[in-house]
Amino acid sequence: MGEKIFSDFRSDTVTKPTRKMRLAMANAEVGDDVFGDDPTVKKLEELGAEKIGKEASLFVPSGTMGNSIAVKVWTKELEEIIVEERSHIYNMESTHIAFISRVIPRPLPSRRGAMDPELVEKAIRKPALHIPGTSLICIENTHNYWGGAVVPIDNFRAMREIADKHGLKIHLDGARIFNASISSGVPVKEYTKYVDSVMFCLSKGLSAPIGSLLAGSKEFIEKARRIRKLLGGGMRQVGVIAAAGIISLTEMIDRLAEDHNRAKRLAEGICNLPGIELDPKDVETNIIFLKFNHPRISIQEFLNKLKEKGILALGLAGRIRLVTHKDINDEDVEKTIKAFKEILKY
Ligand code: TLP
Repeated sequence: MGEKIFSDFRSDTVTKPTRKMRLAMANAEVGDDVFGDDPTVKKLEELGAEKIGKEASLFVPSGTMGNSIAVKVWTKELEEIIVEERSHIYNMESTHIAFISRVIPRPLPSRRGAMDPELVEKAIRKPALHIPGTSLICIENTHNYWGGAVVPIDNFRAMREIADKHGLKIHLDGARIFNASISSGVPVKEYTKYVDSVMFCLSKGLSAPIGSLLAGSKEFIEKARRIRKLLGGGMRQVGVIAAAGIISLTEMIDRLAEDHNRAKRLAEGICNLPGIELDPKDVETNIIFLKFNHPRISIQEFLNKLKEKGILALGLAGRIRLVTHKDINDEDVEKTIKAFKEILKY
């Protein structure tokens, strides 16, 4: 499986499948999933629905496709959807909101990912000659560009009340919902009971090589299956991949706490260095999103120097992101703290 050259903090998407996953993949029972014949996919979808607290789930190739399908199912063209202004669905998914669903996003500010219920309610519009009607609210938890922040459960409750009052649906981009649950101690089903659909990724901290699940009612998943086919996401003997996802859900959730502890340790080790703006209290899960503002070193120069020392981090939106995951151990963390000190303290 190759020698590790870099401590790779760019994303938790870089996690390699475990040995057990590879064996399960090699031995997976498969069939044509477009005909509904793949027993491993069925098992994953049932397990996923059970774990996330919804009637049914659908295996999709990516989180982006899961979110795209959800928006498409819940909206009609010319409508408007409420999104958080730094959300992934709004900023990083190649405009599928406009391109596939033909609706417009209404981005709202938030406190670390939690939109103000009053602002949300004020933003809701009834359709009229000049005006699109609002049909959907999207929440992201944990919130990637708020540095893996956990959106509080009270905020979910508040959003549900508003959605019910105005007849709207709620979709949760729960790419890292298990990180949120492990960090807050709030059961995943507690978050998802307030939303109509949820997408969660197996391919991030849960270490599967590919894939996400989209979950909701049976009726929602029937519609979602059709849109998945339309988008070219109907896969055939895909049990070879789903087999890894089953291990993600049965064995890889509890260990996320280790990633959170390492992110915290790393944040504490680097937060006081010149050029780094970061409060370790804000590191609630596995993502560090720090402001870098050094008088002599640009972000790119800093990233290059880290790379020379065998460390990969990501420059994103004028900040630096470091993500911990299964393939980052204590040694990687200590090595990185040392490298930050060496580069910044001269
Ligand atoms: N995020 C990726 C990149 O796109 C930045 C990452 O490395 O963090 N929702 C959230 C909150 C995400 O963070 C991501 C991926 C997605 C959706 C999309 O998932 P994929 O990459 O499977 O399409």
